[in-house]
Amino acid sequence: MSEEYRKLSREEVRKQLKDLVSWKMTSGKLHREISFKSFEDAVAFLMRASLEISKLDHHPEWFNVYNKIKIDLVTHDVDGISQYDFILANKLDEIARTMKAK
Ligand code: H2B
Repeated sequence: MSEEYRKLSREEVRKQLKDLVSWKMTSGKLHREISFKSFEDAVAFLMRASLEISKLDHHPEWFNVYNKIKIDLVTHDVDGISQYDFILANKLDEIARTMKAK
């Protein structure tokens, strides 16, 4: 198992969350909500994100209603937050920025 797959301590998670202003810890998961201009833009985000998710082989829990998406990140294999969750959170932020999230 690679170093990225280690379960991070609360302190390690807290430190990294400082640089990730759109995310917070909710029920042991990294959580972000994103609004788009339309349902189509929200689905375009999901499609674009799916390419990065497949490359990373690390999968979000996400929920879509109309133009809004709620995302939870957790590493099921370690039953906690790993570096992969932060890598994916940064990728999703990058995609949201380029896709006119409101
Ligand atoms: N995604 C998430 N979020 N947590 C995991 O533990 C996980 C995953 N495990 N995607 C991966 C797939 C694993 O099942 C495969 C075999 O790499």
